[in-house]
Amino acid sequence: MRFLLVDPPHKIWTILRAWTPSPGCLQLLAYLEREQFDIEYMDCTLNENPWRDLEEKIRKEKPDVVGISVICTAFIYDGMNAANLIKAANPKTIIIMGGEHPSFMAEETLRDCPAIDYICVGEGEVTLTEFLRSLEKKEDLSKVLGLAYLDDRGKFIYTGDRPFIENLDALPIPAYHLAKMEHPFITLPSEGERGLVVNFSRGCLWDCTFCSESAFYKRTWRRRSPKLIADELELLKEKYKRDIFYVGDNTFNVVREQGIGFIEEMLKRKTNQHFWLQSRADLILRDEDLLDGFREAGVYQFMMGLEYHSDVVLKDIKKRHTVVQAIQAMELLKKHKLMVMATLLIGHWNETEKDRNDFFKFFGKYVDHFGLNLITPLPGTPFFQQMKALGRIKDWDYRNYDYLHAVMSAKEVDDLEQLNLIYRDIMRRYYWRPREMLKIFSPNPILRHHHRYYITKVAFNIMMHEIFGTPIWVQPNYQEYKDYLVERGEALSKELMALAK
Ligand code: B12
Ligand code: SF4
Repeated sequence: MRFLLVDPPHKIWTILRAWTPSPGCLQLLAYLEREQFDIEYMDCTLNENPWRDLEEKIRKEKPDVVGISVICTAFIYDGMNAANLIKAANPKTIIIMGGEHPSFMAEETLRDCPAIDYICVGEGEVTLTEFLRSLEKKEDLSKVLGLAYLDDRGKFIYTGDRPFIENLDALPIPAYHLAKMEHPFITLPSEGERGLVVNFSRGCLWDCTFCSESAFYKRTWRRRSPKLIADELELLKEKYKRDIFYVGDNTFNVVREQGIGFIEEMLKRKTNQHFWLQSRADLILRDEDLLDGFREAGVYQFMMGLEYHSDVVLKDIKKRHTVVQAIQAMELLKKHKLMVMATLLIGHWNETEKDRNDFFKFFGKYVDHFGLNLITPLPGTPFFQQMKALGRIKDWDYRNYDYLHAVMSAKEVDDLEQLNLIYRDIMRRYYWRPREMLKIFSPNPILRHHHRYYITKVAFNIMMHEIFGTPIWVQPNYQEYKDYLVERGEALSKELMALAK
């Protein structure tokens, strides 16, 4: 049984022009490899002609089963298009899709895209293994937990929740050897080719209403032990020359032991690697005594979801920290010479212009990296249910569910385009402040690089576009699926032509 895992063609990290092999895909591959399946990986994002290459691969190699990974709601149509293309290229292929969005919206996804045969709901390693084994042995798939599909009569079947893997240490090191680690897109925005995204824990114990991660992992948290984390990091340094990491764990130090263990391991191994971790304001305060240790172990920045400057809003989204805690956490990080990155949410229902100005002043004062987002009702979250019930969702095109586009109106701003302009305006005001510009001369090399990168590549490109109409940077290998179909013209197979219409 030959299995191909596909990260479908889609845009890379749009504004920042970086990409990373999906840690989830690499973990799935390593697991299947250990189970001795015949596997292959295709991260289409890195192909010169992603749709054509995918189609050719399916036609030539005819894998028995193709898995498609869709980790962001914004990529769901890319995943569906890939499924359509694969099915048209070889109708015998069995297609299984996995990831957050299809897990939450399994029935909708299956009905919208009949080319998808199965959806893996939730964590993938064990479900996919059992699924492939059952296919091999022609066993009853309804016994495999965590699967969703439509039966012969079109009835939606869900086989039931798959329990989470108890011990993440039982998982092998992600299959980096199957990724194109040398590809020029595999970088971090300002940190360049030394950078990579890694992931060492799953879930989060909090329940912020807008958060799809907490919903996906049902408010649980599991971690890999610091020793295994350090083993993986050492491998990445030795074999792949990676020494700067964005650690994608939602909340790195849920328990103090994780931070303590990480610091001890990194100090012991002396690999001289650097990290940007994610945490919460209240945990930064709890772990104040560890902050110097984190820095000495190579951590240069903490990213916190501080979201907003008002306790009313924080309470409403169940953030479970206060504005005072946010200030204290930012001050503490600065005191311990750690950079502050804040992810922030604007576009709340009751928000006024004054609120936005206060917001700007509040965060402008403290943060080194400004992660501005528009609040988005991600399917699967309580916030999505709430907003849907209130009829506030105005845009149902999932491509826009990327935190960068408004999809809901606010009380005072009904027009989504207006909200998008407000978003861009705040970004522009933030980055063009003299104080921000001066960061390009900062003695801190990471801050200096980030700002040089952002200002010379991103902001400059946007400014030239706005003043002179020069084109905004376009990812050289990105192609809309429909353009691919049209480009194929006469040569298009009958099935593809039908799809193109
Ligand atoms: C790595 C990562 C990225 C990488 C992308 C890597 C890639 N190749 O896709 C980068 C840094 C580029 C990125 C960018 C973005 N990301 Co991102 N990212 C992550 C991150 C940190 C880790 C994902 C991960 O690997 N998790 C660990 C693994 C174990 O979980 P998993 O991926 O869900 O995979 C498991 C299951 O889902 C399942 N599974 C997954 N695929 C498949 C396939 C099959 C066949 C099967 C059977 C099972 C299966 O099995 C896996 C193993 O158990 C998550 C946050 C997080 N901690 O998860 C956010 C996250 C996925 N990103 C998110 C977002 C919003 C974005 C951006 C849109 C942000 C932005 N505004 O720019 C951009 C979009 C990219 C773009 N094109 O512009 C959101 C998605 C929310 C949503 N529901 O839509 C997340 C959840 C963060 C968050 N909480 O907001 N991201
Ligand atoms: S603290 Fe962060 S990861 Fe945890 S539920 Fe809230 S937003 Fe999600």
